[in-house]
Amino acid sequence: MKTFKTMIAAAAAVTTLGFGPAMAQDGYKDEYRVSTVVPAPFPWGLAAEKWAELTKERTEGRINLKIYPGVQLVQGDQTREFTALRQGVIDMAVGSTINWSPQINELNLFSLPFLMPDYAALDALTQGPVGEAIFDAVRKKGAVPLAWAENGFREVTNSKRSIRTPADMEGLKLRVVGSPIYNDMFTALGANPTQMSWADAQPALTTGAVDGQENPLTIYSVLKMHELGQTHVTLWGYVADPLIFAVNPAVFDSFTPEDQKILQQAAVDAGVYGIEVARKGMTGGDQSLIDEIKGYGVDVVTLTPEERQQFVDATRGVYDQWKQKIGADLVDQAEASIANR
Ligand code: X2X
Repeated sequence: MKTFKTMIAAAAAVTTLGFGPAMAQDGYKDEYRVSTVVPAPFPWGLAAEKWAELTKERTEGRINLKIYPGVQLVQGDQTREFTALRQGVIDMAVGSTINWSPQINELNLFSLPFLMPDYAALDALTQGPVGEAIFDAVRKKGAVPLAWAENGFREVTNSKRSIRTPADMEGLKLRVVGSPIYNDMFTALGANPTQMSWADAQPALTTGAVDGQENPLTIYSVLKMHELGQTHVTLWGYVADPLIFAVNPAVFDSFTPEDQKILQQAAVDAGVYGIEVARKGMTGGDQSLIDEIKGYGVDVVTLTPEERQQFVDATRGVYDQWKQKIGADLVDQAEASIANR
């Protein structure tokens, strides 16, 4: 029988030779853990999968990304994802600006109500000096940001009635995401917001524990939310959440400069693809996703400019208050970028 000591020695030898399960021969890990909230076929999951595919192909298998959806590496608590990334509990992530905003205050910018009137405004932020400033903030907080993708403009849905003005929201119990700005906005609108993780949101919608929620239409359609009783949709586009591809700094530093470049370019390319699928059927001449949802018999409300203005007015106080919290200079810069788009 082998002694305990020889078994340890044998195991150590295997590891040193590079045949152990944790390390590949070149000192890279066999697998890098990438966190997301939702998997494919949501655009978010598709973007992450594309990143993995392009990285593997272009590094000839040196870097293998494995996607862990459902934020399972942080027990489903998406507001802890950034901390886990910074600490190296997870290696990489494709994360929402909403979910990381408890740690990176500047990311609340994208949650300012009615800041971005259209996709061009969103692009003017992520692709301009504001995007650079945001990436600096991410770096300062301890992760290496590589590129942008998109969850999308968030539309409000519910099981009770059409929402055309803030008065229609009175008393509706709405599930909101984990940044306090969402509580502030929906309270200002007269609704009854309740903050919960995405993992908890799905059963809450199914059982009717909440009346409604807000998320991009791609999330609505992949999940078939009309079958969960969410038969009223209002296209108000009040906020949008871009996604950020990011890497733990020690992991990033462990790669050769050549592989760092490949990983970043793969993220940029996966981001372009992810943004394309996130907007499919909702932009320009192609309204097919909206038509598909209407085809299920769902009441889809498009606001008149006057109706929309009522929401803008009702949330203006929240905007002003959060502008100060986020940093008035950054918000001024964002407003200017949007005005000049
Ligand atoms: O929890 C949500 O609503 C989701 C899936 O959109 C985010 O992670 C921000």
